[in-house]
Order: sequence, then C-alpha cells, then structure tokens
Amino acid sequence: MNQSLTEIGEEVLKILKEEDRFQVVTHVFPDGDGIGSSLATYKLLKNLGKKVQVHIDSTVPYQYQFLPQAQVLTERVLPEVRARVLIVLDSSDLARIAPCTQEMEEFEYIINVDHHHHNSQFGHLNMVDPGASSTTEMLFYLFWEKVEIDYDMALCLYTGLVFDTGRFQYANTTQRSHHMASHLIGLGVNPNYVFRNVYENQPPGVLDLYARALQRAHFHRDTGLIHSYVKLQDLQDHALSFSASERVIDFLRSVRGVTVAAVFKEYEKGYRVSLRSTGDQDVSKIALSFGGGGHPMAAGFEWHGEMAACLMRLQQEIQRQLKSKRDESQ
Ligand SMILES: [Mn+2]
Repeated sequence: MNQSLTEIGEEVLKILKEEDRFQVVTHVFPDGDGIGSSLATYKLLKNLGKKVQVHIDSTVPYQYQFLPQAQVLTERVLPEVRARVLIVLDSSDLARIAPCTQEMEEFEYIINVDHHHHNSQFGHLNMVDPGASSTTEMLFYLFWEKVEIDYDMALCLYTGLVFDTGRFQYANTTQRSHHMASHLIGLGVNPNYVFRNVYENQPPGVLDLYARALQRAHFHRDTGLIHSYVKLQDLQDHALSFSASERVIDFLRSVRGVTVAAVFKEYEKGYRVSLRSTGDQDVSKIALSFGGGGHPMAAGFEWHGEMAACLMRLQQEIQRQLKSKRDESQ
C-alpha cells in the first residue's frame, strides 16, 4: 500500500526525534536548495541535541557562505560513532550524492527527501513530492507546527526556496511557496539580505566570464535551442568557482523565441550541461535521455565527448518532443 506523504512525514519526524546519530548529504555540485536544506536539517538536529555529520563535495559556493554554520559543510570530520541514519536531500538518486563517510550498509535507515520527478526511491523512507518547488519547501511543511523553526533554519529554508523558484518567478512557484516565505519572514528573515548575498555578491571576474559566454551564444532558430559554453580556463583566469557561471543560462533563456537554453560547462571529465525550458519542452526528459535528470523546466547531464555531437543529439531530442506534441494534439 502506498503511504501518503503526510504518513511518511510523520515517520521521518519520529526518526529525527528518536534516533541520535545522523549523516546529512545532498547532490554533488550543490545548489541553494541542496545547501539550504542540508543546513536547515543540520541545525534542527543540533537543536534536538543530536550528533550530526553534514557535508558537501566542494567548497561552499560564495553565494551561500553567509548562511549560518556554512563552514561545517566542508569539515570532513569523521563522527566518533557511526551514524545510524542517512538523510539524503534534493537528490534523485544515490549515485548523485557526495560520498558518505561510512559504507551505505552501515546505515539503519536511509531517508530520501526530494522533489525531482524521476526519483529512484532509494531510501527506506521516501518522501518525494514533485509538486513541491524545492526540498526546502518540503522541509518547511514537514517541520511547521511540529518542531521549532529557529531563525538560522528559517534563513536556510528561505534561501533554498528563493533559489529553486528563481526568486518566485519559475513555474514551480505556488501559493504554498509564498505562504512559506511569509512565515519565514515572520521568523525574522530579511528578503533583501538574502537577495544581496545570493545574487549581488559576485566576484568582479564574473563580468568577464559572462562577456565571454554571451559572445559565444548561438541561437538555433529551427529548434529554438540556444547554447553557449564556459571553459575551465575562463574560471581559472579569474580564480572563479563553478557556481560563478550559474546565471549565464538566465540570460540565454530570456531571449524571445527560445524553447531550450543549454550551457556547456567544461570540467576535468568533459562537460556538465545545464538545460532550461521556457515552457513547452520538458528538459528533464531530454536530460534523462543523456543519462542525467532534473525537473521539467530545469535539468542537466554530463557529456564526455565533443560538444558538436552533443548539440546535434540535443536538437534531435527537441525535434522528437515537438513532433510527439504535434501528434498528440492531432
Ligand atoms: Mn531542489
């Protein structure tokens, strides 16, 4: 029998209250939602007097260094006792998470809290809600009126919400998202403080990075695909972290006539490709066909070959979706 989300939520809370040793992780290349949900969960467990190990697989992106306790994310101290519970946040699959500090078999429970459509249900408890804007939104409603949400938690939850809803502009923004924001502001969160830190705290080198990336943009009018790329060298020239190129795609998708925006970010093993839809295309399906994943409006995958070959396949996938849409409507 399928348990309802409310029932699963109750079980999750029971474990958070009854167990005492936890490890918290999120996906690799963590974003605002992954980091916000990890830190909010960490703070809650600390407030409950638990032993918690939380970490990410990179340095903390500069956008999130203002968050309370952000420094604990990179302290890979091994817990003196093994954790019994693993909490995985904002990750569609175990293959996508930062490496844990102990073997998977050593966890008594794996709790999976996520809002991706294609979640592999890898946990003992799977709290998966594709209707939620973000993992932080799911956590807020899990905690709300059940456990105390302090200011630090509120700030982390709000930051994840702002990030995943594109500052309340994306199609995943709902009345529930705004209701949550309203409550968090009531707990003392200052929206301008979050905005300034996440969006207006960029190292000067990003201007050159954007200039290069925008100059390379190419609009394929027949499919509505627009793409550009960021080289490893671009980041190295200005000592920028991977998160510095995050917003290039926002410029691309804002162009009239674009259906899908793609940014190829070079890294040691090839490219990490980010995809955004402007509405009609489900980019999570496209990403899935390349072995990646995500949401209908925002997804990504990794590519280990030539960019040109990938672009060709991307356009084929877009055309395939356009065709099946046309066939459906006939
Ligand atoms: Mn998310």
